[in-house]
Amino acid sequence: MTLQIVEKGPFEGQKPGTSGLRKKTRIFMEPGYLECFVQSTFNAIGGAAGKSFVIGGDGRFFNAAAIQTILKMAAANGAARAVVGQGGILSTPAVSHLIRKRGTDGGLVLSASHNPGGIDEDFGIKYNIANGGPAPETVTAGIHAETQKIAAYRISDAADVDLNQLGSSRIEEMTVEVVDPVADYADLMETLFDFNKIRALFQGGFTLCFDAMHAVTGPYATEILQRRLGAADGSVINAIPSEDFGGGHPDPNPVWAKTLMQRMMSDDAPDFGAASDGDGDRNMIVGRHTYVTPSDSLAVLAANAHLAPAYAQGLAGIARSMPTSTAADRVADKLGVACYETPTGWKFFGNLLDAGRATLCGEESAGTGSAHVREKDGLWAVLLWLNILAERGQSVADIMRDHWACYGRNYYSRHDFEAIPTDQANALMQALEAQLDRLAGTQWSGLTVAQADSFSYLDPVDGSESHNQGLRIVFEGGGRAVLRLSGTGTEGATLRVYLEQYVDASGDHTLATDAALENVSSAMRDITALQEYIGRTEPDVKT
Ligand code: VG1
Ligand code: CO
Repeated sequence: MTLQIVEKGPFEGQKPGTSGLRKKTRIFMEPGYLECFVQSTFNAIGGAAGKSFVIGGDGRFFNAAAIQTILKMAAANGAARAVVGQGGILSTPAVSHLIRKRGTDGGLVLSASHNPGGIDEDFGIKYNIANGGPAPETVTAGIHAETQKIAAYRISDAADVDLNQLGSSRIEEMTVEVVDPVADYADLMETLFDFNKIRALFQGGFTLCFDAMHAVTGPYATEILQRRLGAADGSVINAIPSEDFGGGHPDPNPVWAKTLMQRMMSDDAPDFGAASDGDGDRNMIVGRHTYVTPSDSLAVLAANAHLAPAYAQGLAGIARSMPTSTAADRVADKLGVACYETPTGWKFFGNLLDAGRATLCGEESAGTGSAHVREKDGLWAVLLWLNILAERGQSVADIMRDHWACYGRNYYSRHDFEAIPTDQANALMQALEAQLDRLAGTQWSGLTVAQADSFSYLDPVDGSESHNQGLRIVFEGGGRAVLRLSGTGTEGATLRVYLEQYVDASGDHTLATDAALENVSSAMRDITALQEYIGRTEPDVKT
């Protein structure tokens, strides 16, 4: 075995977005592309010498090949140890847990999450730090700076490691340990929730359908829900991870998880349904005939978390991303705990969790999690829901009705406009930004603008600032429209428009979402001149 220094790079555009670097798979497969990004990551963290890393991915096309390359590069950079999931499989929350449990210096996750997989689809890589969470902006900025000046990478010419074989082997001086991807994570879940109570729920005839969307959570959900908790065989569907996620988008929303939605709305629907995304960090919750918006799910979990053993002592605080509805804020208020509003992306929750300021965090994109790891965690959310359902003995629909009757309802929807030419999307955002100062007091579709701004975040723990994190227009009477450009897409620009209308506890909670949001939506269209800038007003996906 010899160490090689290969002259290559730099490559254009290796700038991590909301959650790591995402590009078309074929771009990642270009000679030296992945290698230069990985070497830049090692360079940015002061080298890999003597360090240990957890490495795994969501099983999409190119996952295994990328892991072999990263292992040989880590070895050539002097790393001491790599912990890899068997078959190259590890969900994002499982990586986070392993980093923390093993005390490694960090981890590399191969995933483009909810983006489709395959040679003509998407691939991605992200770096997690020693607390188990996504690298914060200071680190990703450092990685990007290195990608712009890289001229060579280091790699060993060792043979591939057998990723299917559990146990230890070596590449150069580095130990490679192939571990069961599920066991540690499943054990962690048992420490958080009342498994006996949930088991009793299933024994009493409670039915469940969990759609793993041909992605990474299949093996985790099968082990935990079916084997350890006794849900009926077949409760987990699409349970085998496939390289192209069965040709779909592993995005847990009513559009992409259509089969599950149809089942949950049918006459013989199970009591509870859920889906998870490509890398297992997100969740969609749906009760019998009842879709729960992710923002509401966060609020319900926060209001009821004390029913699960891990949170019996209460919550230190709640954190949500800015576009997420304010439903969780009302719960925090009632509990008398702090509520933090962060930019989009899980990396902004890490400091709050580390500092013990927040216990539960969530995003409107179906990401919820807690201080048990430093990533959002799809199955964790499903288990917390099950624990709550087991304790309360009510249906999901009843729990939602009770919640709204107590806190009021935040009607909410996200509209995505995909693959817009980048210049059009930028022009729209710039024009809106330019008029923000003048919007307060103006009237649109019967609504008066109370406040409009570009969201900035001051991290209360380390004092770092993040600007340009989305444009928000707040209306009098509890309406809000937020616009931002996605940082995870790989084609053109994706405009995300987040619409919200609050109706208080005594108001009507039975409206159709589109109807409840009609005024906010039409005001947003007029203020932004949507049609004029992007040539349409109907989104590709509504969630
Ligand atoms: C999207 C979501 C965001 C989430 C991010 C990564 O980002 O909106 O809430 O944190 O994906 O999630 P964007 O920039 O496209 O809006 V995942 O599950 O892709 O790791
Ligand atoms: Co994900």
